[in-house]
Amino acid sequence: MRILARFLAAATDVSHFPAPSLPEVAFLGRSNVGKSSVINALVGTKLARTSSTPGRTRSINFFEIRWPGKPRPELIFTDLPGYGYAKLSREISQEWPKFIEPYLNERPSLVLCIALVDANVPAQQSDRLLLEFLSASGRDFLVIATKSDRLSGNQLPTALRALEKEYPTARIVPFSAKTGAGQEHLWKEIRQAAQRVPAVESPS
Ligand SMILES: Nc1nc2c(ncn2[C@@H]2O[C@H](COP(=O)(O)OP(=O)(O)OP(=O)(O)O)[C@@H](O)[C@H]2O)c(=O)[nH]1
Ligand SMILES: [Mg+2]
Repeated sequence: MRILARFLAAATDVSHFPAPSLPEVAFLGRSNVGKSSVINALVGTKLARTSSTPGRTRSINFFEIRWPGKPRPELIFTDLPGYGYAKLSREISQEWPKFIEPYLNERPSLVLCIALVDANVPAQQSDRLLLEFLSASGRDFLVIATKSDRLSGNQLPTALRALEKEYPTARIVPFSAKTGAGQEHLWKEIRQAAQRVPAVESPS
């Protein structure tokens, strides 16, 4: 199935956010964890810019998602700047209160937050803080354990068990942007979230 996706807007300030309308799904996580790659894997094109250098995505990028055969887009994906990378952390932490936190706290159309963690590394303090933030926000969220292709044999189940222990209340989905593992599971979660009507007035 070919999904039709298009770049809508880049925001580094609340005033740049497009008017909320469609249900939105946000991708969050540390710099370089693979947020933009997950979006590209889901839509099957190089929609979001990826890089091996942390800090590639510096704005909240909004993408419209349309299913084939449907006349209008039905969903928006938002690719967020990463956090927690030492060199960037000061810069990014200055950005959080400016536009990222207001986005996560106040965006009425945000129906699901997808928090990416690297399946290959133990839980980091910055990951814990994000998960705590999301729990406290009351937003529906799930955890993606990404880059699962780098783990072999029983390494992946072991890593997943460690994450379950770390985040006992979270739904955890193993994923690889490289092999496509976990894509169906993730799409199912996203479709379910998209059924939720955003808390915004529909345009008259
Ligand atoms: N092996 C493997 N590499 C991956 C996977 N996902 C992403 N990568 C690599 O990880 C690096 C970072 O990917 P991005 O998608 O740019 O990460 P990001 O989280 O958007 O990074 P920032 O925008 O800098 O915060 C790139 O070199 C990707 O090729 C994966 O599932 N498996
Ligand atoms: Mg990125």
